[in-house]
Amino acid sequence: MPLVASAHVNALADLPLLASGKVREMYALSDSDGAAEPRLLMVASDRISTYDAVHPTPIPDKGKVLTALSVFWFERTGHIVANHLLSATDGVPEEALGRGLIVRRLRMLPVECVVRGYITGSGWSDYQASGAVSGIPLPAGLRESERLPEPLFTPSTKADAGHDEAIDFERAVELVGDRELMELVRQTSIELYSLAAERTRECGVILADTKFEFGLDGDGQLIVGDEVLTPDSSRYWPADGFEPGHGQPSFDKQYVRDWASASGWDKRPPAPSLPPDVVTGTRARYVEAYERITGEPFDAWLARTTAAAGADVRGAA
Ligand code: Q0Z
Repeated sequence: MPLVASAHVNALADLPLLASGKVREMYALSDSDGAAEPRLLMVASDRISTYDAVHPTPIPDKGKVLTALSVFWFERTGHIVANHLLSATDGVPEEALGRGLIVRRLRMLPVECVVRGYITGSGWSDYQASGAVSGIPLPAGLRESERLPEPLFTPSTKADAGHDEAIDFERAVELVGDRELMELVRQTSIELYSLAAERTRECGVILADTKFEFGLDGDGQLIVGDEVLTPDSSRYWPADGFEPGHGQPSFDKQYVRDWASASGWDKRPPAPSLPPDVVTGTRARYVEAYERITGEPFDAWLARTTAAAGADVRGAA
């Protein structure tokens, strides 16, 4: 039996699978149907990973929540940078509705664009070892999880397997091969982070850090792609109880992490299956994140994107 039951994704298997991540798939769409340019279908599954391992138990609607959050942020950041989103409905196969997006196919830049507003994770490790992150010297005496004086751009390389490698800005310029473009990417990344962090703060959610992926379109214009400002590409913390000096709980995955730690799992693959109360509690946290950040019920997303659910919602009203 496969590790992950993925009937929805398999139903899309007549499309060429271009790339498969731990929790997402990307398909090529035919460009023989009058489309102006090459397009992709990106599909977010309900799979969840902790400690870099994917659990065999899905979190119902997780893929839809992440897709909905990406769309929310794409719609609110177009004044900062153009994005790859074409549609969450037109052209999305029925079985991927709500979790799939049609996007412009780009020439992706070979760097991951991380912005950190707080000192945590690998940034905290690097700071403790050297007093700097991504070659940027920081004030002495910062505590774990502390807010930084200003958001930092800390790029990394894209590793096919294993962990991304932190690099400094000069190395990112070398890899991209265009200093001016890389300066635009840095400025854009920081503006995107700052806009999102200010909004989530008002919702009681701290956006500790996030990762963007950019590409160029056929005209060489900079476009933000991939997923943006989702819980899988970002660290979201509850503002309630925030306290520097130690690691913070994850807004979305903390039930899974706490349960996994208490279970005695050694955090090496394979990840254990999850008990029903952890699944239910975690789904509720994803939905809560969506509703707090967007200010609308998650059902509103389902109604806009999934015809049957929309009919259900209207029928129940
Ligand atoms: C995204 C990734 C995923 C596995 C490449 N608009 C684009 N054009 C070309 N390539 C990409 C994009 Cl977003 C692109 N990834 C990340 C996504 C599954 C890997 F759904 N890699």
